[in-house]
Amino acid sequence: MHFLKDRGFALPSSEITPHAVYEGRRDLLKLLAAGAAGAGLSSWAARDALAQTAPRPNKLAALTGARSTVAGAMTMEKLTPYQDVTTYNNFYEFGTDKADPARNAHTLKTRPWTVSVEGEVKKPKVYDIDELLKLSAQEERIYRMRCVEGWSMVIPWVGYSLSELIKKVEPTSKAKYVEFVTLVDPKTMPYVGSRVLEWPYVEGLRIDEAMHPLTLLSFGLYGEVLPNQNGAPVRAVVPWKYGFKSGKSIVKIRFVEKEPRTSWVKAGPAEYGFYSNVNPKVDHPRWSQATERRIGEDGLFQKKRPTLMFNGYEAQVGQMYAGMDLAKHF
Ligand SMILES: Nc1nc2c(c(=O)[nH]1)N[C@H]1C(S)=C(S)[C@@H](COP(=O)(O)O)O[C@H]1N2
Ligand SMILES: [Mo]
Repeated sequence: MHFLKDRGFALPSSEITPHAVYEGRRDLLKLLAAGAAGAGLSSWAARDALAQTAPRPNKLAALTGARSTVAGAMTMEKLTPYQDVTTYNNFYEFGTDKADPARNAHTLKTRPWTVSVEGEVKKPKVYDIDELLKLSAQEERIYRMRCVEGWSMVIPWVGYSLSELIKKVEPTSKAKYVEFVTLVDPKTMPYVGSRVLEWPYVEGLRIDEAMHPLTLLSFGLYGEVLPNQNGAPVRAVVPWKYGFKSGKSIVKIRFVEKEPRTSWVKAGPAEYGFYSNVNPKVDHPRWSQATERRIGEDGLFQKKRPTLMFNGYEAQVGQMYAGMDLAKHF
C-alpha cells in the first residue's frame, strides 16, 4: 500500500482558490489550539496531527471549523496521514483500483453544483452548494472509518450534522427513510458505463439514523475542502456503518416511505445489507469482519486490530437497534 505514496498526482488547479489557499500548518495549529484549550485535549495529539500534515505540495481551499461538541465525534487515535486518506479510495465512478480515484477524479466539476432535497418534506428545496455550505456552522470531527473490505482510517472531517438540513426541510410523517443519490456523469466519470454497479450510486438511511447527530454532511477534511476523490463537493459520513453507506458527491437527498434499494444491496443482497452497521460478530459471506488493518500505520506483517461493535460508537447509536436481530438485519 505504501507504494501509493510515491506516485505523484496533481490536484486540479481549478479547485484551488488562490486568495483562499491557506498555510495548512498554521491553520491546523490554530484549529487544534482552539480545540485543545476548549476540550482539554492533550498536546501530544495536536503535535502528532501537526507532524502528519507537514507541508505538502498541493493545497485546497480552507474549510475550517470549531471542534465538534457532538458526543463521540472525536477520537484520540492517530490520524491517518493526508496522503493515505486521499490516495487510497473507493469511488467506483472513477475506477475500482484504490489508486484510481486520485488519478482520475480531477475531471469532476464541483461548481456549479446543486443538491435537491425532495420527497416527503414540507419544504423541498434545490440548494446551491455554496448555500448548503453555510446552512449551519462547520465543525471538525475526527471519525473512525471502517470499510467493508477490512481496512480502516481515522479522518478529520469538516461539516455539520445532516439533522441540521433535515430540520430545515420539515419531513412529513411518511418520511421513514432518506435516500442519497450521487452524481452520474459519463463525461467526467469514466466508469459509470461499466456494470460493476448500477448507477447512480444510491445509498440510504432510516430517518432516525439520518437524524442522529453523528451523521455528518461533509464538505471537507484536514481543514480543506474535500478533494474530488473523497467525494467533493459534499458527501455523507456515517461513522458506525461500513464506508459504502457514506455516499460521495451527492446531488439528491430524497425522503421516502419505503426502504431505498441501494446500489450495493442490488449488486449483492446476500453480501451487503441495508443496515451495514459495523459488526465484528457478523461476517461477510466471503470473509471475517472481526479485525481490520489501519491504513498508513501498518506493514503487511503488523497485527490487525480488533473491529469494534458499531465501529466503537455503540454508546451513541446502539439504542437505535435495540431488539433488532443484527444477524438478520445486517
Ligand atoms: N458515489 C460513491 N460513493 C462512495 C463510493 C463509491 O464508489 N461511489 N464508495 C464507498 C466506499 S466502499 C467507501 S469505503 C467510502 C470511501 O471513502 P473515502 O475514499 O473518502 O475513504 O466511500 C463510499 N462512497
Ligand atoms: Mo468501502
